[in-house]
Amino acid sequence: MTAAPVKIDSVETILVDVPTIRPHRLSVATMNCQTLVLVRIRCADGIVGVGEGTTIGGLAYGEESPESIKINIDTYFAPLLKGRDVTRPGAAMANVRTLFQGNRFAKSALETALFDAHAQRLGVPLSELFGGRVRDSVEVAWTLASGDTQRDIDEAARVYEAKRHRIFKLKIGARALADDVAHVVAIGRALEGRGEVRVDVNQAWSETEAIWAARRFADAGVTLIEQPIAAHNRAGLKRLTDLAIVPIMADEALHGPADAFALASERAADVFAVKIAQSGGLAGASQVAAIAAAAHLDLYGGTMLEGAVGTMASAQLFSTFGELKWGTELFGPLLLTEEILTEPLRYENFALHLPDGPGLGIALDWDKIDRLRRATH
Ligand code: MUC
Ligand code: MG
Repeated sequence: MTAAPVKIDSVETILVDVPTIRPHRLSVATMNCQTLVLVRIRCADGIVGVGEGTTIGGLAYGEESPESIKINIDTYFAPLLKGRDVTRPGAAMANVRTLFQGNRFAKSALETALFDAHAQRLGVPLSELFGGRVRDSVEVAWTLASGDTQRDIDEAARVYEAKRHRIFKLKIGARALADDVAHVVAIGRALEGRGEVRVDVNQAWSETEAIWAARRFADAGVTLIEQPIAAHNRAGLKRLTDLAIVPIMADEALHGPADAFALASERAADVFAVKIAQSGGLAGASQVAAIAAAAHLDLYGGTMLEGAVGTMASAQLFSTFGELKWGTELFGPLLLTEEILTEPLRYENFALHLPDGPGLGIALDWDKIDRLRRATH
């Protein structure tokens, strides 16, 4: 029996500017604030679905900015979806994908809100829409990106002692190459026997720089190098992977299932950083994971430093992956100074624990969000 149709009453976008707990330095931007892009879909039966389409550093990281995501949803996506049957999220998203090019982050935010509403209506956690959970919690890495070696070491020691994180991803690529290597080696030495060290270069290096650094990282015990070279240089990524000095992870090179297929066919990476926003939504991210599994590639659950909504949407999906060898980096809410949930996400024992409630299983503090939201006209 199919469910009776329920109309979408409204699709609203909200920008929320939240300061970070410290400057977060990437090779492409230094963040002092994160702009959360929230989507709220109200359904005729009273159910409210939420989604998030947050990116990093305005336009510095991807082709969509918080402002473009908002205006494109408001101008194009919302009028199309208003009045549509919300009990068929797959059909609604197929329509959206046929009519609108690109805009992966906007599509991801909308699809999350539609799936959240759908799962709430069915009375099940969102993870059930993707086959159900394989695990009830996901390991969460922490990113060290203060820009200062000693500060990073102190921060790592603090979160390790608190049993919050034992995997550390170091953001590098902004300094001179030799300084970056010295920074990574110093942190690796300080954390020896306690934390695992990985690096994310965010495309900053040439291929020869990457080879030079990888050799030194191998000696220093670094376990993974993420996107060392330009996203479009797939042949170069494959050559680095073939050298097998340190495992290579594709991040910016991976914009959904088509890239996943190309990278997997060429075996141009050892690990995929799966991100719901970069994949154009939860369904696309689940296809990326399926391609990785079929090609015997490892998976890592990535983030665009989303707040609680995008983080929990990602966790719901990642909990269904058969294999999640490299864990996740779903720490976004911990980098922010403001809590937007009535009850914070549960980070304990080095992991994020999934709630059992229907949909995303979280409750937003709308009064707080209303106070924090950016005034837009
Ligand atoms: C990225 O490139 O992986 C993830 C953690 C972090 O600090 O930045 C993001 C984006
Ligand atoms: Mg990355």
